Amino acid sequence: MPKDISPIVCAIGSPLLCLVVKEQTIAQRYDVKRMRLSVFVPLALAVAAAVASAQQPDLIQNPAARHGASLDGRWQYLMDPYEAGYLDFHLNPIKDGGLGANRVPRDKGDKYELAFLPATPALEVPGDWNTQKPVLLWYEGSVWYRREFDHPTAAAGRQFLWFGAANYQAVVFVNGKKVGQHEGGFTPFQFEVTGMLKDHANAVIVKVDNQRHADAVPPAMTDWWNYGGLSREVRLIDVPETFIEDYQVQLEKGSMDRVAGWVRLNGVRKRQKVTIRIPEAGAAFPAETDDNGYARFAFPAKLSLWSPESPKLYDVTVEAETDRVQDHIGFRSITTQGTKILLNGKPVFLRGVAIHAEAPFRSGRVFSEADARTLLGWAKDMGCNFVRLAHYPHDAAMTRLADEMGLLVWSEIPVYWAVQWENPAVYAKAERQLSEMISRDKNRASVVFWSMANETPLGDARTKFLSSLAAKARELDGTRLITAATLPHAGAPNTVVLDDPLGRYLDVMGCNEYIGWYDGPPEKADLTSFQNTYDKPLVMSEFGAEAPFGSHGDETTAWTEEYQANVYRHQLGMLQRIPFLQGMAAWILMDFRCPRRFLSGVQDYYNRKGLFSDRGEKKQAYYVLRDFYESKVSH
Ligand code: GCB
Repeated sequence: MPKDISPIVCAIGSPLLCLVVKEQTIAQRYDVKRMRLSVFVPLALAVAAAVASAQQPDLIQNPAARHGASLDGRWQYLMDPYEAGYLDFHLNPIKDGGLGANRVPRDKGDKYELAFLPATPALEVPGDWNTQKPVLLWYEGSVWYRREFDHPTAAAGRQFLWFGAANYQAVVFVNGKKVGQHEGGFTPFQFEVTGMLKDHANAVIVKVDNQRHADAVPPAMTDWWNYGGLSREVRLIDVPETFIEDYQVQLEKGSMDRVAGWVRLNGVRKRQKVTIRIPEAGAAFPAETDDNGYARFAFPAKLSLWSPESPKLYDVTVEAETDRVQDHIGFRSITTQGTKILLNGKPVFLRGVAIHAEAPFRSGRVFSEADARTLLGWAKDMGCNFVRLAHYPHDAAMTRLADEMGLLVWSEIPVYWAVQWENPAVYAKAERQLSEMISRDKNRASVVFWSMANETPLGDARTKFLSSLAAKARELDGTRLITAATLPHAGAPNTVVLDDPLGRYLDVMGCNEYIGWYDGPPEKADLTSFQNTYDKPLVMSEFGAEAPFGSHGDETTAWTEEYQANVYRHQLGMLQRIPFLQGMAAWILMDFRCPRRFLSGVQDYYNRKGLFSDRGEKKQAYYVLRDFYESKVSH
């Protein structure tokens, strides 16, 4: 790192990070803590690792392909801003679980208050609560959900209650008993409920709490709406006594004709014969699970490789003696060579756009295939072969559809801005979310990047935290590339240097820069060049400017479509001159709700950097980027 004073090129409007920070200032700031850190961090991470390994996700792979019942639909709900359904008046947990106990008044004299009476109103699940009732738009706190379902006890085998996601903390009760809790708003979780169900009128009660906390992942300050609730689908899954819990079926790292992976059984009959079949490719590979129910496999197969131009998916079945699951899987290889990214052995340039899980037209969190189809369709029409799913794992419909439609995906966890790097419990939360993200999407050909973090401030504790996450990601899935969206910093005049120490641990450098918006006028881009300390590819993971649709002026007037389009023109000129640039993700496909974007009549609590408005209107910058991507394809 150059030792001269080097201002950080600032990318965001956060008071925490948007100060023009001198490198020395950062070093000083962290030096103060270094003594304390050097003793604390190794210990902290060791503790965190121990906690995390005990919490390896044992999620059921491919829940959509399992027997069971959807629990989507109308759930009764009660807002509980004081947590009075959970804590007594001295803040002690209510012994029987409070509202979770599912009590009903016994007789007309019963004065018990913690109950869902028939008149209790309902919310749709899946769905954030904010956009369903005006009173909930800005609400941050607990909401209790309840629904009933029947389940024939005749069903043999085991039952799991599975949630696609609940933002942010969920406590789950079944028939009055607490079955577990989960923290993290964007990844799936499940609880076994075998033996707890009745034929009729089973009650599931879930307390979902979306309060923001400094020690959460993401932390309290983000740049998106804190949509709360049972935001993704809920299912009851029926599986046999011993079932195929999880599997990975992908090409062996670096190979284009060898399938490799593993299967894990859960249940008493751990030792079984299993077969992995890809009928269309004439492949059927037998394996045997060990005493832990685990089998690895690797076999040759002649396959048409998956790519954005030809998103070929194969039916794949994993068969054990007691269970069978079918999936739809694409096979492709993704590697790097020096500063190149190779898809199926050939250099690929990523023509991308970032996407928030903000629903087009109706606002709210994306949860359906229809939402996903609209957003990904817009990206595809713009000439993209790549999407950055910011800033947290999106609904499974997005990655499934990206597989089908042929879009490469960057998937990330909400380790965003100022996380508590020194707190082992926070590390454990981040690692847990990373594991759940990888667990869910490890068979999606579209997913080529696991991203560890976004715009985090430099410092030893942060680099240790993030490099530990990178190591964990490699351990869980060695087949994909590891990246992170880092902050650039200015070196010599007009030079941006990519020298984040985290770069050592990444396969591909991500970088967010806002030249022309937070950082100087659009023309600054014409003079700026980039230096890379690492012999690694760069993906410009963000750039952009803000303009509400329909706001017009000349190209020097901020907050107009003309200004935004002008930023894009200068940016694209600059980006083309970066020799090690292998892709970009413009910020962002569509305007999204955001409580920290106040400007009245302009932002109105929306971040307006979208190429589309939230109503699907195309801004001028859309056409600039589309033309650029078209020209990239034709050359
Ligand atoms: C960033 C952040 C992103 C913000 C964006 C902006 O650098 O990564 O989450 O929304 O800038 O619009 O400022």
